[in-house]
Amino acid sequence: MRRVPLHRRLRLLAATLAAALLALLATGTASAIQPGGITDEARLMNDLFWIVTIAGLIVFGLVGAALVYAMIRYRRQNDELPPQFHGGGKIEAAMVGVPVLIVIGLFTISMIILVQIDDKAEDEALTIDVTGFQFSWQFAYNLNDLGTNTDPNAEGTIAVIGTPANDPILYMPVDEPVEFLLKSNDVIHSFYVKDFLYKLDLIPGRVNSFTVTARETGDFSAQCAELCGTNHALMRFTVRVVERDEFDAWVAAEAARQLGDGALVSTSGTQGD
Ligand SMILES: [Cu+2]
Repeated sequence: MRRVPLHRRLRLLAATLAAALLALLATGTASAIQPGGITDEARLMNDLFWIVTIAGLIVFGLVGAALVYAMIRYRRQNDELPPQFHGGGKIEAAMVGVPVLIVIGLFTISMIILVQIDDKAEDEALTIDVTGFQFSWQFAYNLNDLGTNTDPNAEGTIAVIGTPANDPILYMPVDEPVEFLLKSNDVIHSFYVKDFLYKLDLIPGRVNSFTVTARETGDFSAQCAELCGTNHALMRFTVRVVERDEFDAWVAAEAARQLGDGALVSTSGTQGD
């Protein structure tokens, strides 16, 4: 069999690698490679994503370089069999030791970040009760559990209840921790807000919770991420992150509308519209 000259083989290899890299860049726009996220927790996840990705790229580069070096340096020169020997203590120790150290390092960093992400909210944080049902959502706010502007004398609950035809809006304030308590009375749903980089199931008979601190205001689309029946696809909702003032005004307006005037004794004089 005719041997393909080395330089042609190398050129083929380089072309293949370049094509693979181009394909990667073409399919992955910046946002697809870097998921983003608007909460402190999402930013931690982003950091973890980049640490693992860069560590992987470094390993890929080193292994690839060693492979290419060995292919060139030790390619067949003639038909003589090269010297045969067994064992190579240092190399074998490095081949076992280095990956073990990398795995321990990545595991430790992941655990530290995961624990930070799963940090529970302080008791005084705003709590939102989320109930998933076939096929929409209810978001309930207890008037004496509103976070920084809680009025201890306030009583009652206001709720936003969506329908499959009318997506509900979940209001939350920016720059403060918000705790979500997730419940379901029928089947398993999943609370998924893409810009939180977070998804958590709502399971009948138990309460799942998580806490986020949003750092950007705006509307963020969200949806149920667990196939829960025929109209699962209609279980969309919007997370509306607003400034505290605007949040308080919304609460005051909803309290007046749902519970009548005077339900909210004093939320720093904010008024609804
Ligand atoms: Cu669902």
